[in-house]
Amino acid sequence: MAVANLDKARTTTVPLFIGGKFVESISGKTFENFNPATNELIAHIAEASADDVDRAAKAGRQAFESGPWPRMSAGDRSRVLRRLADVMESNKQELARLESIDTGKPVSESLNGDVPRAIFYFRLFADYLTTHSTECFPMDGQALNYVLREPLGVAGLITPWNFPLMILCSKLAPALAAGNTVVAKPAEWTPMTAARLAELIAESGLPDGVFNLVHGFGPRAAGEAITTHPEVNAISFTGETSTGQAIMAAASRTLKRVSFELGGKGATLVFADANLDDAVGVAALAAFKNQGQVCTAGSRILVEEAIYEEFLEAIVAKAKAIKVGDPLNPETEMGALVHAEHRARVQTYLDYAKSTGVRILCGGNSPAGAPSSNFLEPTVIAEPDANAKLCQEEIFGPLVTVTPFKSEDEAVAIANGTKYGLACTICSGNVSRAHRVAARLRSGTVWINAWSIRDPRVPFGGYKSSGIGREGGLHSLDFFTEAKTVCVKL
Ligand code: TXE
Repeated sequence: MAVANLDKARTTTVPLFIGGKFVESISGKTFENFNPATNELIAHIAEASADDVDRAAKAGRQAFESGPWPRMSAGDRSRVLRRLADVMESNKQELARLESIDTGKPVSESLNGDVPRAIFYFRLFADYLTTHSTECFPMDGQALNYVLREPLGVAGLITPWNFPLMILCSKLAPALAAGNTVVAKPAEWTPMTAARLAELIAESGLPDGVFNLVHGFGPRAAGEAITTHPEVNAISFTGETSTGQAIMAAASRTLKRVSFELGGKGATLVFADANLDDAVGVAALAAFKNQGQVCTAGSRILVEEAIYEEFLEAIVAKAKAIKVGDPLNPETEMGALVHAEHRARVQTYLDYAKSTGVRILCGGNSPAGAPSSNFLEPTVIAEPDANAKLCQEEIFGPLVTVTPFKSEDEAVAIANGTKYGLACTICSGNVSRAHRVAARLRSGTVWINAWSIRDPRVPFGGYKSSGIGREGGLHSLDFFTEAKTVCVKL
């Protein structure tokens, strides 16, 4: 297998997967993919153009119109999804290693977080297929209404680089369970696990043309071609807010259904009544997990004035204790940022911070002895101005600001005071306050004394510029199906 064998991947091309076949791009063009921890070449990737997307969308359409997948019984579809989950399970170690090499994230996280979660999505939606029923409304003996849930057609899945396999599978599993066919495009910086997934899918008995994978870029390239292709019925996208805006405009021409999970600038609100040790642990996790490259990250910490200096001291100690290093070392807690270009982008915020004279309490540099300059120490910045650029823009790195507040009202106002509304965390020992504040936050998810735990059946998405719609469990199945009402007169 080309992707499983990385030595081979370096000298051959990682192909596209279209109509059940591994193929090169029509143009023959490829692009290079690098390991961010070392800046070494991982593989040459076939670069899809609009012509390749056209092939993929047509293969998806054909499989949808005349292939067995949408017509299969729910039980049979469920069995195929379970088989895929089992095949992934038996390749779990390798998928985790590949994800870490490609993204720079610690292998302990890939192995215990990303990959098991990705596998779980197929099992979850396989379960829905055999247990879920639709609505039925009898009308006093006059008529009976019931709802049929039918697949949409060809679903376009466009995914980012921070959780490449997991986010792809969170969309792919419900799209397939609902009977759709798919054209997927992973982020250009992290194509490896999607490529390997295509190989595993080929082993699992999914009919040809049901899953099509194209690699390549976004604007004026494969990504945009998916959003404008007339055979693609829906787009599920996770990524930057401005990309969501571009996709919505492009997709409007063919009136596609869209579901967007976009950027965030989450706040962790720490009240003086919180257990300080626990709050510091939660806040550090929310700020630094996955090198801070998480849409739900708590990249702003808001701390009640009475404990501000004490909290700063504790979070700095916590940040300094994080083990930054080789992503493939099982002891590593923080790896490399995803790409040299992204590391440079985060650096512009650090340079800006330095130019404004704010207190950088720890971090701010690449750690000494790191294998490349794409690493960054966990960085804590005391920023009293909640409207400052560092507190408003999504930085997507291990850089957190800490801002004091005087009252509950002020904390809520600051937390709600960005264009985003994806996720927030409340740390408090007062149950009434925690629930009261949760209700006032304009945020798709609110954690209380925790961060990032989430049952995959709950709705996930954002307020304001953080997204459109909700995914997760039945919300995903709603998105990936047409609801047909049948009413019969009795
Ligand atoms: O996102 P993009 P990137 C944020 C984060 C990060 C920034 C840039 O702030 O620094 O976004 O990351 C494809 N038509 N998030 O560059 O550009 C693209 O090829 C169709 C938040 O990864 O949005 C990739 O597959 N497709 C986020 C995907 O969109 C297009 C996670 C995401 O790329 C396209 C990651 C176009 N016009 C980054 N332009 C989160 N919310 O989790 C790009 N793409």
